[in-house]
Amino acid sequence: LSTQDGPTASGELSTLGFRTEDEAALEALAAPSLLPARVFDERRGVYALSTANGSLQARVAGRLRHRATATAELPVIGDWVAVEAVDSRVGAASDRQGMSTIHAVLPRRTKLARKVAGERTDEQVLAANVDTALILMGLDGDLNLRRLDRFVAMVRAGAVEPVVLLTKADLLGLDPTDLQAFDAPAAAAAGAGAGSPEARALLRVVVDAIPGVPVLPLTLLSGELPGFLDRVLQPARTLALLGSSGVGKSTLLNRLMGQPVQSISAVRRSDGRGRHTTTHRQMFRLPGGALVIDTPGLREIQLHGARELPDDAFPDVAVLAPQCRFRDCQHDGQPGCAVVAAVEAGRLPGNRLDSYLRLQKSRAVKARFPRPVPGAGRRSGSR
Ligand SMILES: Nc1nc2c(ncn2[C@@H]2O[C@H](COP(=O)(O)OP(=O)(O)OP(=O)(O)O)[C@@H](O)[C@H]2O)c(=O)[nH]1
Ligand SMILES: [Mg+2]
Ligand SMILES: [Zn+2]
Repeated sequence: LSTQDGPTASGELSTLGFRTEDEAALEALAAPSLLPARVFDERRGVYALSTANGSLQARVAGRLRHRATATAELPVIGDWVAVEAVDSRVGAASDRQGMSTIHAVLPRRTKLARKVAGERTDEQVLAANVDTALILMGLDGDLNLRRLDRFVAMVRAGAVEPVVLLTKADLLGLDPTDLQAFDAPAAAAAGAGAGSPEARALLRVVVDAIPGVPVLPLTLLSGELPGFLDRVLQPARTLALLGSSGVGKSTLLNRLMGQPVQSISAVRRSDGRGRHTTTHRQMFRLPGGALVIDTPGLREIQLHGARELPDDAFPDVAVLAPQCRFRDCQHDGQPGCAVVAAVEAGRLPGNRLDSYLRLQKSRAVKARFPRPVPGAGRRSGSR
């Protein structure tokens, strides 16, 4: 490995997302032997890095590890780091079997981070230097406006631009022609487009819940991806895929890569939830030059059912309800029920209505048998 930063080398660095501020930060370290490298992967303390001259395997220097006062100071996927490179081609002749050493993490331009509750509240950085977060929610039953709002807040807090992708639009009976009409955030915001009135109303509710955020319904299994995606998937831009397990993050990544690089698996039929197929974060370089981070489903950001408002958790049911014959329709066999009609017409997944009814029943039980007043005879273990 040459430490010389020729024109090709720095050109290569910028395709990895290296910016002038990163260069300035590296120079400020005043350590000319250290090379800039980007973190693509990490497994049990071994980092896969990309440099101007190719890839390296590295560990964090003991000094950096011991000085870190929080795990947030250690490298994460997407970070730019300063590395003392060992040429892996030298092999056994070099010390520590070609393992390079990370000496510093350059300041993060942006980050995706969440608070982790522990003995003290700490921050877990999921990814660094991300330009756009694609927040995926499935229209098969994963859609929850409060959780969506939390995702958007988390993304914006790290100075990352949010874009919402509503996957599995095929399950709402939206076909590719319907979807084309939403292929611009402005059109979606205006509620334009074909599709059933219910589907339009649902999209409208989502758009209104997160003002200013582009919302794109799409089907990942067939047809074209929305052209809007090309705008955020520019060369050298970094994107991260966020969302619960089973929403289609890895399916989208495989489509963008043009080949299966990540495994995917079907959601459980019993409850429509994913199986946590992807288990660790990893960055990929698309043929078109954008950098995309696939992540495991974020179950921790999910809310507990009991705290959810039914309209937030079931916007798809809520938009249908005004069309029911009775204003107090329970969608549980009452005549003239628009929700049941939508299920029968294939415009609302049946398991969606089932989980709605389950939530309603558990609420009814709680309303009849309220919890004791906090503090009065509280037992340990109750939440
Ligand atoms: N009908 C339909 N199914 C989809 C769509 N997108 C993804 N799926 C299916 O959803 C299932 C889960 O997809 P994955 O890509 O593994 O989901 P993931 O978000 O990566 O899940 P984790 O890795 O567990 O976080 C697979 O069976 C996909 O085929 C879609 O647009 N429509
Ligand atoms: Mg996955
Ligand atoms: Zn009804």
